[in-house]
Amino acid sequence: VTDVYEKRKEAADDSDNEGDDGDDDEYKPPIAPDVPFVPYTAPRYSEKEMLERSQAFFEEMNQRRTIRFYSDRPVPMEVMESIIRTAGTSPSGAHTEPWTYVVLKEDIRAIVEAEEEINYTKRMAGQWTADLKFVRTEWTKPYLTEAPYIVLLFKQVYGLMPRGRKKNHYYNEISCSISCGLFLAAVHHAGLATLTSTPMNCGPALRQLLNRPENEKLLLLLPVGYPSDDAMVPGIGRKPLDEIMVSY
Ligand code: IYR
Repeated sequence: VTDVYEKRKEAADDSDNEGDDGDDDEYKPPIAPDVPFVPYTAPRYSEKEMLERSQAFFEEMNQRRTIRFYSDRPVPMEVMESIIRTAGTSPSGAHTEPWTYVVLKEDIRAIVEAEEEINYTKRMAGQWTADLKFVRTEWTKPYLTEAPYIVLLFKQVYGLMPRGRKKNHYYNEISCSISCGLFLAAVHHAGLATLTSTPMNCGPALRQLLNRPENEKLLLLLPVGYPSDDAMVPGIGRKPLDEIMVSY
C-alpha cells in the first residue's frame, strides 16, 4: 500500500498539477502522512508500586467469569458508554478502529434461538456438543431477555472514504477481538458481567433487523448486566502460569 501511495504521489508530482481540485484519482491515505508526532505521556510507577498494581489487577481480573444468568436490574446507559469508550481505546490495524458496538433495546431472542436450535440439533458435530456438555448450554437463551443490555459487536470489514472509495480495514477481526478484551475488562471493572457469545448464522438476520450497513459483520453478542443472585458457573480453574508462559 505504501508503494502504491508513493507511486501515485510521484506520478501526481511529475504531472505538475498544482491547484488540485481533488477531482483526480490520487490516493490519499485516511490518516495524513504528515500527522504530527506528539510527546507520549502516561503515568510511571516505582517497581514496588508496579508490582502491587499488576498483582492487584490480576486479582481483580481473575474474578471475572463468563455469566449466563442475569438480573434484570437496570444499568445506567452512562456506564455502558464508558465501557464502550474503553473498548474503543483498542489498537487497530492502521488505526482504522473497525468496530461498531450496537447497544440493543430491541428483543432479538426469537431470532437467535431459532438459529441456535438448528445449531444444537444439526450444525454442531457430536464431538462439539460433547466437549461443551460441562457448560450446560442449550439452544434456549434466557439471558437474551433477562440482561438489561445486549451488545452486538460488528467488525467493519472495510470502511468508506469520500467518493465511495473503500478503506482497507487491515486485521479488522483481530482488532475487534482485542477491543472486545478491553470491553470484558471494563465490564468486570464496573462490577457487571458479560458473556462472549458467537451466535452462529444469526449475523445476516440481525444485520437486516437493525439496518446495519453492508460493511458490518456480526462478530460477537455480549449480554451485559448484573449476575443474578442465583447465578452459577462451571467449577473450572485456569491454567497455572508455567503452562501459559515460557521464558528463554
Ligand atoms: N454458541 C453456542 C454454543 C457454544 C459454543 C462454545 I465453543 C462455547 O464455549 C459455549 C457455547 C451457545 O452459545 O450456546
